[in-house]
Amino acid sequence: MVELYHFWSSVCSVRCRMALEEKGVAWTSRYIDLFKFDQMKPEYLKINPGGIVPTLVHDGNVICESLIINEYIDAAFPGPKLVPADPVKAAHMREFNKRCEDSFDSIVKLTIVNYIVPKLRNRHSEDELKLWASRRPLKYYQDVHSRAIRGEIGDQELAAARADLQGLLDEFERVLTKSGGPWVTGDFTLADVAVAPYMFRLQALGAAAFWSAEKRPRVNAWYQQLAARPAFQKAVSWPDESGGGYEEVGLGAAKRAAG
Ligand SMILES: N[C@@H](CCC(=O)N[C@@H](CS)C(=O)NCC(=O)O)C(=O)O
Repeated sequence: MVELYHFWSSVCSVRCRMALEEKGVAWTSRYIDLFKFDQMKPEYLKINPGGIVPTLVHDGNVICESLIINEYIDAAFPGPKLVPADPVKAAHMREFNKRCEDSFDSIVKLTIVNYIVPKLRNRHSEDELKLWASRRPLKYYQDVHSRAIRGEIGDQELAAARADLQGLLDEFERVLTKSGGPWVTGDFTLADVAVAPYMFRLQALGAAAFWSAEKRPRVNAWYQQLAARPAFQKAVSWPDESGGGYEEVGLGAAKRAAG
């Protein structure tokens, strides 16, 4: 049995839903609502002590970390190979995965300020938010949530996050030029899966102009092909099970673009 503990909009959850769909793996949803703080329930902390999603459980074996989960999914199940057989291409795939991981903090900051904290404020009091921020098992999330709630992640830091992500997109354009496309290493791999949810999130945040045809034509062509993949469409269409979606806080370009 394959179970995925996940949340509808979490970029790391989208990654794993996408890999499962690309491989054609039948899986059971275990929904963790981050806006209800399900990720900090004792039963979930037993399988993911960091209190983060996603977590994959396959026949009782627990696997954490989205990029590692995806390598596991590729190795453990039949279906199209998402890690190249060629060791050079596999190394390039992992280099790009690492580059995506290096920019995770920038995605988190833009997301927390523009989407997560505004949505949390619709559901909880300020005191509750502070309490739950301090209860997060990982110091990284304690800090980033506490700072966001106090309004300490300001314009300068958000501009730095956007600049960092534009740096990632420059690297993306460079590797697509080098591989000749259409995907990061030529054929579709876990590197494309790694970056796909960032792009979807940036689109939801209104930053799709970062990869306009004029600015980054190869990334632009990549995104158009990505948007046509059924696995991507399915992965990003998981409903917000407690309602509101991105639209609740005035976002949602991504959802509209996905149809
Ligand atoms: N490196 C981890 C990061 C996982 C992560 O941080 N997930 C976020 C959602 S994308 C989360 O669960 N956040 C919990 C919180 O904000 O309390 C991975 O790739 O799986």
